[in-house]
Amino acid sequence: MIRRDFLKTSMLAIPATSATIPGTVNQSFANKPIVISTWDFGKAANAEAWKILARNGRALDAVEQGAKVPEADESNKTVGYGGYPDRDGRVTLDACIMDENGNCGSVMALEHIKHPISVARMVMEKTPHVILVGDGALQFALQNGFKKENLLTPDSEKAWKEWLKQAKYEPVMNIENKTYQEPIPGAFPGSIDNHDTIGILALDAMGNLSGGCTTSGMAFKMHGRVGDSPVIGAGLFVDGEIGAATSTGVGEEVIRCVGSHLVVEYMRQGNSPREACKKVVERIAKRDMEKAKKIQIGFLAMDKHGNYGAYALQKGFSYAVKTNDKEVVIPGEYFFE
Ligand code: SD4
Repeated sequence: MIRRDFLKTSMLAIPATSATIPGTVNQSFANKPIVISTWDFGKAANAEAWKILARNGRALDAVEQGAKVPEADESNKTVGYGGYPDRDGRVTLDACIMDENGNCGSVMALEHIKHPISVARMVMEKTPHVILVGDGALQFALQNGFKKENLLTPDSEKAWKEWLKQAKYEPVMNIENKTYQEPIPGAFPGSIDNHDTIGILALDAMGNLSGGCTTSGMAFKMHGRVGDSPVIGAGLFVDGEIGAATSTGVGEEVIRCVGSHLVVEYMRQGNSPREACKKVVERIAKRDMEKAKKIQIGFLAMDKHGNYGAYALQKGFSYAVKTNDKEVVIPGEYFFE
């Protein structure tokens, strides 16, 4: 069954210190500054970003600092340090960053560096290029003072070895009220929810927008596989005149429609952030309904005024919002019942 304009009533499990909004905020005007991030764990990223936004700092700095929180969090198996490796046991990271003027930087399949978002920013600011990949990205990072580290934690190595017993690549869908640390019933051994990228969008006190996106990609992917997250226009897009969008979920399907760029273009046509996200999700579903039923994809968007919204294929997507007067995690609306 297809849900349209579904208003969700259940609450997400979040710490008692935060307020939770029952239902979904479709269109809300927020005073600047504001920062929003994908998933429940976006809350911690927002808190870090807020330290910069609250003192009238730049959105660009805010998204970088915010994204570094899950990157450094060993318990997060889908971003940065502690992220699940590829099928060869190598942790390869993807990240990108973009500001309101179209400046952007990206790293793909970067190994051994804990903070790919910061390398992406350096690509943007210190090179004539937009993207560096693999060994070249690593070389650039090391030349610029980043430390070479082992990112494969014992936990993730154990999960990978467990996965090797069946070695079946199978993206697992998010399930409602599950955190990224909980196992999914019925999933292959060693698997947990394996697609929880962080996308973070901020509007600063000066009215400037920026976004960042960082991930370890799909767990146990082929070596060299790159998803949507570091692809400008797919996993992230920012246009200071209009707004910004980011995505999470099975990257291949987001790349096929250049999803985040498409969300921003729908906003340009006058759609709200929520409507724009919904239109892209519907396009993905329409292209291949059977495939879409089996995967998760979520979009999160904010316009240049600080209105925000989100939409996903499936139940289970959430996003975190921080403004001057609120800090909430909001369940995303979704397409499939
Ligand atoms: C990817 N989109 O590599 C990323 C994975 C992810 O939430 O989002 N997940 O395809």
